[in-house]
Order: sequence, then structure tokens, then C-alpha cells
Amino acid sequence: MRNKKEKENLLELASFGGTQTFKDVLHVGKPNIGSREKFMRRMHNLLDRGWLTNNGPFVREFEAKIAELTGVKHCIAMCNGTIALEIAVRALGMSGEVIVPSFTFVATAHCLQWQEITPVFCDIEPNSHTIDPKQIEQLITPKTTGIIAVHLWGNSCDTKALEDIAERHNLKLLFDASHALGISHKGIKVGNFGHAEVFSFHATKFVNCFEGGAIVTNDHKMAKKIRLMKNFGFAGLDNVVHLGTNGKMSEPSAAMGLTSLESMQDFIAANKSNYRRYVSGLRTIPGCRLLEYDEKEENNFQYIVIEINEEDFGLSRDQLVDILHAENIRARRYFYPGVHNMEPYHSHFPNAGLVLPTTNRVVTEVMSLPTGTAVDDGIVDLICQLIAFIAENSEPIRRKLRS
Ligand code: T4K
Repeated sequence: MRNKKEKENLLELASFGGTQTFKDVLHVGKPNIGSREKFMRRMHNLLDRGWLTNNGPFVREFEAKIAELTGVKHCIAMCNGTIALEIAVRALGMSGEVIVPSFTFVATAHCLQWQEITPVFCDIEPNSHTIDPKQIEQLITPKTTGIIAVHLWGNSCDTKALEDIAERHNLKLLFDASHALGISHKGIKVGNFGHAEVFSFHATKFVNCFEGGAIVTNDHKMAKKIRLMKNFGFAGLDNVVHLGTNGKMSEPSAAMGLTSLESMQDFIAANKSNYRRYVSGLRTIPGCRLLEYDEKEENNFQYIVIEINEEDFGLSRDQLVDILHAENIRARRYFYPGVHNMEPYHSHFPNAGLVLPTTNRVVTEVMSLPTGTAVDDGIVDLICQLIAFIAENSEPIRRKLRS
């Protein structure tokens, strides 16, 4: 996988004709697989059973496991996180305007706009990259019906402040917890906050169902409604009692999810070990700040996120990303350029960026580095040494890039 040697001079960088640090591309988001044997056994099982989807036994077992893990009363599994968000928004009766961060995966806004609800973009806190509750109230208008907050990177939001605002203004509060399975906030498991929370089990998430998602809620009535909505509104054979869509999770997805959950603690241990190694490997590099997890809480450590301050580092985030890509390290500029700069939002709200100073900075500075079970100490060390080498030689690199 790797070409062992550290770089010693500039011309050894792949950008300038040197050998790539890694022979194979190292992805952010390479899936954790878990036990192939157990997964294949489940696949044989479901094929023998001839029950492939529609609330099958694996889906029911997966829902029960997620409910148990999060301590939430109801879990409704879905085909993916985006449909789960759309259904949650609808089940909560959101309409008009809903306040969301712009610094998130685009699905957090699309789930609203898709239903002709206007996302109103709010800025984030610089340390956690989660929505800044202090900025919310100035965005509330008579049309506002809700807030979607995102536990970005597995950093929990300030749930208390958000719940207070929602209660005071009679707003629905939904958490996009796509990154936050298994994390806690002040000792309470994510899943228990707001009116509902949504998980994603996409292949790139540390626990995956190939494609998958879930809504969790402690509200019995809401859970019942969501169950109808994700299955065309069917309350029984021939009995449609509600408007609905097809949000069902399939049995193969649930089989993967169950297998993935069985290895969840191993995945977290691998992520944590990589995270700690990145912390110590990057600590002394000027202009390179790694977002640290609050280790008093439970974390899944699934994202390694750094901010590159161009002035102190000597090169921009984008220059560093290009150099790493040349070395076969496919670092990602999540979530560049910010949802407010993506279509259709940029055309609808060309001035949205005026109230998003932190978002505007962060989208130019943030990048994610590879982690997960595909990454080990040796790989992390090589990546850290490479970034340190680039920082130390930023001036000649900058000159060479210019020429
Ligand atoms: N809300 C938030 C906050 C989210 O982050 C997401 C999803 C959602 C909502 C919506 O949930 P879902 O509807 O997706 O369940 C990826 C994922 O597609 C997306 O699920 C995720 N967030 C987002 C953060 O990352 P991309 O555009 O980066 O995907 P892609 O295909 O470039 O994959 C990322 C990297 O992983 C690549 O470098 C290649 C590698 N990879 C990917 C896949 C699919 C593999 O090695 N193997 C694979 O099978 O969005």
C-alpha cells in the first residue's frame, strides 16, 4: 500500500515528479466491512427465507438494536438518511421557513427545499462547527416553523440552548445526527434530543447499511405516523390511511447494518487510535488545527478534521489538498463551498453569506483526512510527517507551485 520512505527534499513530492507516498488511493470514507462470514450467513438466511424487504426480520432486529443502543423508544429504519430527513420534516409538520446551518452536507437543506420549505441559513460555532444558537433568534420570522441542527463530525450541538429556543418560539426541533451514532451529550445519548433525530448509515459512515438511515424519537404518536409515511401510508393490506412514500430499508441493508453494529466497538477503537495519533502527529504544525473531540463524552471519532490557516501554515487549504491528492491521499474539502453557495440556494439567496462569517472562513480552511479500519498507525504517521514536511517547506513549495 505504501512507499515507506519519508520525503527529504522538495523534488520527492509527487506534485513535482517524485514517487507517490501511497501506491493505492487512500480514501476518506472507505467503508468498514465487519465480519464477512456473518454478513454472508445473513444473506443466505434472507435468500432462503425469501423475505427481501417490507419490514422483514432483519430490519426489525436492526431497529431494536438502534433503539437499545441510543436508549430511544422508537427507531424507524429507512432506505437512506436523506429520505429519513424528508419524512421527519413532513411528519413534524414543518413548513414555510426552517433554520439550518449552511456548513453541512447538502441533504440537510435539500430535505426542506425538496418539499418547498425555505431553508434559512445560520452561522456555526467556530470550535464545534455546529449551529450557533446565539445567531438563531434574529433569523426567526412569522413563517419560521422549525430548526434542523446538525451534530457535525459527531460533535454534539448545544442541545439545551436549542431546545429552549424551540420551546420559546413554538418551533419543531429536528437533529440531523447523520454523523453522530453512539455519541453522547452531557451523558445523554444522541437520539434523545429535540422532537426527533435522524441517522445515516451510508457506506461511508462508520456503521453502514450500504445505504440506510433511521429516524429515532421518543414520541409514540410521531413514530406511528412515520411508520405509515415510509410505507405509502399502509396501515394493513389494502388499507391506506395516510399520504406516504417508499422509505423502507431492505433486508440486505439491514443484514449489513446488523453485521456492522456487531463490530461497532472495534470500529470506534480503530478511529480513536487513529485520532490520538493524528493529534500527536499534527500538534506542533503551525497553522494546522485539528478539531478535538470532547473525551468526557462518548464519541465515535469517525472524522479527522483539520483547519489550515494559510498565513501560519504557509500554503492554502486548497494547495495542501492538491499536494496530498498527488500523493494518493484523497483528503476531502467537506463541506465546501457551504450550502448557501450551492444551487439552487445561491440563486435564491445571493446575500445569505452576509450573516455567515464563520461558515465563510471555515469552508476555505477545513479538510478531512482518512481514518477508519483501513488506516493504521503507520499510515497516520506518514500522513502527519508529510503534512509537517509540507509546512516546513511551504515557502519554496509556494514558489515552485507559482513557477
Ligand atoms: N446529513 C449529513 C450531515 C450527511 O453527512 C449526510 C450524508 C446526509 C445528511 C445524508 O445521508 P445519506 O442520504 O447519504 O444516508 C458522502 C456520502 O455519500 C454521504 O452519505 C455523506 N453524508 C457525505 C458526508 O459523504 P460524498 O459526496 O463524499 O461521497 P463519495 O462517493 O465521494 O464518497 C466519499 C469517499 O468514500 C470517496 O473518497 C470514496 C470513498 N468510498 C465511497 C463509497 C460510496 C469508498 O471507498 N467506498 C464506497 O462504497 O458523500
